[in-house]
Amino acid sequence: MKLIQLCSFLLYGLFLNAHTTTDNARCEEVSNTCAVISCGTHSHSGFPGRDGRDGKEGPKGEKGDKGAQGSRGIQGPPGKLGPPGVKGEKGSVGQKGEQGVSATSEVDVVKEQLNAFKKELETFQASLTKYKKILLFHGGKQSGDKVFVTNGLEENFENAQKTCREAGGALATPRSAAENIATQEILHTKGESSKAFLGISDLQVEGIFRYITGEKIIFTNWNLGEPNNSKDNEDCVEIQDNGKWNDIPCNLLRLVICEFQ
Ligand code: MFB
Ligand code: CA
Repeated sequence: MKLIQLCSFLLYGLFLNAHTTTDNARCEEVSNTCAVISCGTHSHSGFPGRDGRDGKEGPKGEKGDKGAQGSRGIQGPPGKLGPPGVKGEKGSVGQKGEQGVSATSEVDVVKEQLNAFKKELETFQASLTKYKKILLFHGGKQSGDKVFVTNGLEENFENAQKTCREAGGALATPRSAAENIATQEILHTKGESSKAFLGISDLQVEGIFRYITGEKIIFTNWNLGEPNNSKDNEDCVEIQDNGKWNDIPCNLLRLVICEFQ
């Protein structure tokens, strides 16, 4: 009987094993749903199932303990300028400077320069006096610092200005009754009908007469009813042999009288 029992036991073990394998295979198939499967007449615990899906996020955890000190940060930007420091100690005595120019010698230098300028001025004034005498010799008329003289030619306003400028003077521009008389006297030397341009016009702004230097006029000697801007074309000014002024067209020809000062 022993041998039969042993064979039966072995056969039963083989049967159980086969069942278990089959069970296992079957169980394997459905093992996603739970841990213990009861399959047929045999019930036993199955193998652990796979992990389930992550659960929902749980509530925030409690604050953790203080962490360890972090590593040293990078250098920050330079700080604001601090307050001025305390005044330093007095420095040591510097090297001795070069010998200065004595005040006396500086004054002497300035005196010498002044004397040189004076001599130059005297020479200039002597020359000016000489030239004025020459102008007067040539029929010029003096009033104050000015000498008025003519070259005896007639030109239009623009050319008359150019002629006087190139001679080192300017177109006659009486700024007072005395200067007007000196200019008129020149005309008298050239005959009664003679008329000359003055360095005055309202070319810039109609009706506002100014000197050719741009300054406003400070003296006038208009003829009665002048300036009348006849035919809307009279922007320049002539002086007549009676010393009176009249506005005329700038393109007319008039005697050139220049002033030198
Ligand atoms: C005008 C004068 C004008 C001309 C004209 C012949 O006077 O204003 O400039 O000279 O005469 C009446
Ligand atoms: Ca006129």
